[in-house]
Parts: sequence; structure tokens; C-alpha cells
Amino acid sequence: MSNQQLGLEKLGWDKWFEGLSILQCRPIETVARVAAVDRDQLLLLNDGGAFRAKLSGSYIYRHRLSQERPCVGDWVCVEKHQNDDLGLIHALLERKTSLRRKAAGGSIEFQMIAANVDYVIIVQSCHFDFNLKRLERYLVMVMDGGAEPYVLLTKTDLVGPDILATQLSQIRAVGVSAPVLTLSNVTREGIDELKQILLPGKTYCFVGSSGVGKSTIINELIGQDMLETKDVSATGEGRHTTVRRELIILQNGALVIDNPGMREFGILCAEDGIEGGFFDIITLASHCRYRDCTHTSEPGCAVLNALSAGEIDQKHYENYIKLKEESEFYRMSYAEKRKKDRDFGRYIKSAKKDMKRD
Ligand SMILES: Nc1nc2c(ncn2[C@@H]2O[C@H](COP(=O)(O)OP(=O)(O)OP(=O)(O)O)[C@@H](O)[C@H]2O)c(=O)[nH]1
Ligand SMILES: [Mg+2]
Ligand SMILES: [Zn+2]
Repeated sequence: MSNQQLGLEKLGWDKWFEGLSILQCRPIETVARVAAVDRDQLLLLNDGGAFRAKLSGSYIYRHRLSQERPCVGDWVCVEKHQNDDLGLIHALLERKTSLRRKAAGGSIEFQMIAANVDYVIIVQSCHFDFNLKRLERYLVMVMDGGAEPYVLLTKTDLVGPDILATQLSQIRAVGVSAPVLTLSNVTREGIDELKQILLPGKTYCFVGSSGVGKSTIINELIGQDMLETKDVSATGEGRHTTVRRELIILQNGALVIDNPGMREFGILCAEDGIEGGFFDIITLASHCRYRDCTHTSEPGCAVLNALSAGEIDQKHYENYIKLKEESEFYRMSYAEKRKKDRDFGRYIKSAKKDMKRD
């Protein structure tokens, strides 16, 4: 492996992207990872350091949907000559994983949160912010995009050990099997445990409501106050301190992405993700009499049987059914929109052509 590749590996580069770059980048282009997006300028990282770039005109012309534009974590093919101030981005390498939410207004667009993330750390404060339903929705979003989830409960200094213990058992009771960590930025309890899970060359994205302590944690990991943090009001309601996503390399080599707090997010085509957040129900479902069982009224339904036997939690079951319905609804309207959209065929063609870059 060349020196250049050894340098890129520190940024998360691997054989998968290597293969894609051979397909997608032309010889005059090199690869770089998106560290931040500021309006029409992107901050890129490669083995030589950081530099700025913008999208080429033809890229913008051929990619109108917001999910087709590079976001933090993406790998791009960029052309930059020695005397250029700005690089020119010509292609986006296919994403290994994506963290995204449904754009507002029922459109088929996604809002990308981050790309090529290995692990998503779902942060909830055990003081005021703890919410199982929201946690399950985050888990669905993570699984849907192909990354691995961690759950992190913060501000443990503000609740008694009994409350924390109850929250932990509630998380387990709804069937969440992701690892759960707890920490306090005040007592520093749990910080070493968090540091231990962060592996060099892997990308971690922190998500969660405003004010739960995401930036405080990342500052702690960096070892200095690089990100802005702010006091929250007494009700625990956040005030959105972080406004920009940025990929940061920690001293141990792990890559982390901070995020502004999220209010609401929708779920689109989340069937895979649903299965991810509800392993117990999916396992049961494989024993239903009918293959297309909806687990709502069918005879011989293993899920309903487990429910009446008290083996699964009623609330957990209801969340599953609700998310399943929601995801089917979004999928249906997506298909309908696709049928109507005369441009869609053209879009597929250009996407294929893009893959070949002929
Ligand atoms: N008591 C206590 N306060 C904390 C802890 N962690 C963070 N805080 C405080 O919570 C407030 C919000 O923290 P931030 O790190 O800005 O939260 P954030 O999640 O980055 O918020 P956004 O950027 O708005 O999404 C700050 O005043 C922190 O000092 C903790 O473990 N315990
Ligand atoms: Mg923040
Ligand atoms: Zn069933």
C-alpha cells in the first residue's frame, strides 16, 4: 500500500472506497473527505491536510436532490492544481452508510446528516431528556442507514442512582440491544469508558436533542474547548448552540462528528431499520403462520401470542406497529411520486452514467 493510502486510512479510507475511486474518479482527480460544508464551499481533508473546494458546475446541474450533494463524511473526487485556491469536486463516492432524515413537506428528498459513519452515538440526558420512544426512532434511523448504534446517557450527576438504574432497565425492557454507556461531564464518571470504545480510523457521529451535552463531550475528547457549548434553561430545554457539523480527528485517531440538536425527524423506507430496532419482534415474526403476517389480527401470529403471554411489552409492540405502518406509508408515497416524476428515468440514467464517468 502506498504512502498516500496510509495517510488516507487515518481518515477512514479503506478497500471499499479504493474500489469505488477506481470506478468513479478520473486520473486528474484525487480523493478527499468532506470535513464540513459551509454554503457553497466545502472543507476537505486528504493526506496533505485541509483545503477548500466547491462543486463543479456540471455536478450541480446533474444532481438536484439534496441527498445527492456531498455532506460531512463523504468521499469525493476532486481536481486541484498546484496554484488553485479552490479544488473542484467532480464526483461523490457511493456512500457506505448514511445518516439521514426525511425532508420536510412530504417530498422524496432526504436531509443528509452525515455519510460513511461507522457508529452513531445517540445521546440522551437522563435528566429531563430521557425518552424511550425517541430513542427507538433514533435507533431506526441509524439501522436504516447501515451504521452501528451506541446509546449514551449523560448528566448522570443530576439524577440519583435509582433513576438511572430504572432508565437502563427500561431501555433493555423494550428490546434495545445496542450497548448503553452513561457519563457525567461534571463528575467525569464514564468518560474513560467512552474513550475506550473510540477506535482509530473509525467515524463516530453524535446525535441527540439540543443541550444534552454532545459538544461538551467532544470538547472533553479533544482535550480543549474547540466547540461552543451553552447553558440550558432550568427546564432542560436546549437552545441550539451547535449550528455546524464538522468532522474532527481525535488524538487517538478516532474521527468524530458533532451535530446540532435535532427536534423532529421522519423516517423514510425504514424497513431495514425497523428490524434493527426490534430484533425480538422480528425473531418472533419468523414463526408466524403466514409469511406476510401483519401481526395485528392473524391466527397463528407468534408476535400476538408472545404479547398475550406477556413476553413482549405492549408499548414496544405498539411502537413497532406504528413505525411499520409509517414506513410503509412513506414507501408507498415515494413509489407514487416516482411514477409521476417524468424526470426520474433521466435521473437514473445520469446516476448510472456517473458511476461509470465515461
Ligand atoms: N450537570 C451537567 N451538565 C452538563 C453535562 N454535560 C453537559 N452539561 C451542560 O449542558 C449544557 C449543554 O451542553 P452542550 O454540550 O452545549 O449540548 P449540545 O448537546 O452540544 O447542544 P446543541 O449544540 O444545542 O445540540 C452546557 O451548559 C453544559 O455545560 C453533564 O454531564 N452534567
Ligand atoms: Mg453542541
Ligand atoms: Zn404475526
